[in-house]
Amino acid sequence: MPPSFDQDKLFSEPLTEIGDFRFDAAVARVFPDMINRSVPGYGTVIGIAGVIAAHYAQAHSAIYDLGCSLGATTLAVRHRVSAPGCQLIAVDNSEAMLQRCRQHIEADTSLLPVQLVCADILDITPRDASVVILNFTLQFIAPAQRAALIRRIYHHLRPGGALILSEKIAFSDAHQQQQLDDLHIAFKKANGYSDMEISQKRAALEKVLLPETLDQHQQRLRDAGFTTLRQWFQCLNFASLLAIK
Ligand code: GEK
Repeated sequence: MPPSFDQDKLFSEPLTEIGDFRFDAAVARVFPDMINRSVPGYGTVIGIAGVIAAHYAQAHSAIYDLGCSLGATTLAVRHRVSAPGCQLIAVDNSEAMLQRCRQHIEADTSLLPVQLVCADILDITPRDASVVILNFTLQFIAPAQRAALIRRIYHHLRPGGALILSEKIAFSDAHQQQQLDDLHIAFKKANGYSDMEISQKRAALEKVLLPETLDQHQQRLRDAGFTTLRQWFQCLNFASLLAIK
């Protein structure tokens, strides 16, 4: 049986001090509820990431899910990939998240081998990869370190291999930024979060989750060497790209 999870009430009481957001045991316990109520289109992105990964997976290659959290993307990929001899490597630097991820993987019966690695994705070498997935993870990496990570992924991807990148995005136009921020807040309210929960979580994430514009992401991918870029999804201020080597 996969582990059960609680409803996200982490920011529902007034906090005297709001520390930086951390992926600790309390977050791990509510994570499926939290991400589904906070990221518009999350379920669709996970499902389609599995389809895209299966399309680009090459025989006897590695597939990396970087920032795997509880393994939602890992499992979507595991259920789709049919290329022979593939191995999935799911990486996260939160032991609390990975512990629950392990329980989800163990409760799953499909046969594709999955290796769970507790590490900083900045220290990972995605050797012999045909697919690398960064689903809502790059946004937590310090901006100055993002280019080197994308370059390393490009370097280790096999020719024809794919990078799947999903992110919260920013907008260079102030009016558009305000409009999409307001709509994101409306989405969270529609999912039952109070104004206080939304503003306290926003304060906790302020220095931790740093979105960039689609142009910045696309330029960085091109600079790393990717020539084929496709935007395959956007829902409000969240978007997904596919980059092919
Ligand atoms: C999903 N992809 O469900 N190294 C390793 N892991 C990291 C690092 C790092 N430097 N920084 C953050 N993380 C998942 C959702 S959540 C997105 C990804 C969100 C991990 C962090 O511990 C967390 O599990 C994950 O990246 C980000 O499809 O919460 O908005």
